[in-house]
Amino acid sequence: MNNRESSLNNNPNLSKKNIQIVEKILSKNDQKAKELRENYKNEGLYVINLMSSPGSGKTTLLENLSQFEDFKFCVVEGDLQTNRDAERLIKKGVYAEQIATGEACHLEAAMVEKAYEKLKTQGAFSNADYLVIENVGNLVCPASYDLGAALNIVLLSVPEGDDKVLKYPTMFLCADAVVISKSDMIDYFGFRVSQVEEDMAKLKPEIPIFLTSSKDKKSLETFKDFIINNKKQGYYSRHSF
Ligand SMILES: Nc1nc2c(ncn2[C@@H]2O[C@H](COP(=O)(O)OP(=O)(O)OP(=O)(O)O)[C@@H](O)[C@H]2O)c(=O)[nH]1
Ligand SMILES: [Mg+2]
Repeated sequence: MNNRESSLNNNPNLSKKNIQIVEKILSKNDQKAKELRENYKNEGLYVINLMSSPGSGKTTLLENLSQFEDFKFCVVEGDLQTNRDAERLIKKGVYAEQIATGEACHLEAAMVEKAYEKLKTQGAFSNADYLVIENVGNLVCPASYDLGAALNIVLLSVPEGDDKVLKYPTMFLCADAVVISKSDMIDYFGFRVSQVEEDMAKLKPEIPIFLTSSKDKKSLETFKDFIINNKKQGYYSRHSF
């Protein structure tokens, strides 16, 4: 029994029937994610799953990253409703496909597959080496769904507070990198970067932590170079969802 199965089985709020259904959905997703990972590899596409709470700055980060000539990417956007985020990126000249999940609080591999196929039909990958999946803003559910990404990146924005890592450990356990976004707000919020570093050291010590701000191009460049280097080195996340 893996960690996920044992946490389901030990949950007093779930009956045996609930557990069987949840396990079945998850394993179907795992299978699809595995297929996607192979497709991405065959396509030579390096895929990043960007996760965080709503409003922590995912789309703004992508808008800002679109200015770098050596980082050409397409985007799959996940939100409950509207095309707003995809439209923001299209305005920046980035191919973006929106998924409106309706009531679902996370993206699943089968949803991503459809958006990926649409981008492919549009020829979006002819000039892009990266695909970024902006997951639905939520610090809990996306952590349970493998999307076949090479890099899982978790954003934590300064206004959310520096205490989140150990309060939402499942999310931070998936991270191959943590980004503290809106770092220009550190002084206003009394945000302690050292608290995040200390908590990550307990949870997943090897994980790099970046500080980014839309007002600081150098911070964006450093983060962009991290992604490029991971692609060069053929890094693939070892996290098992
Ligand atoms: N001060 C500051 N504000 C920022 C920064 N990045 C984003 N914001 C602001 O934060 C708000 C939310 O940003 P978004 O990029 O839409 O956040 P998101 O994570 O994509 O939101 P959802 O898609 O709804 O989950 C906007 O008002 C941005 O202008 C930053 O680096 N510094
Ligand atoms: Mg967004």
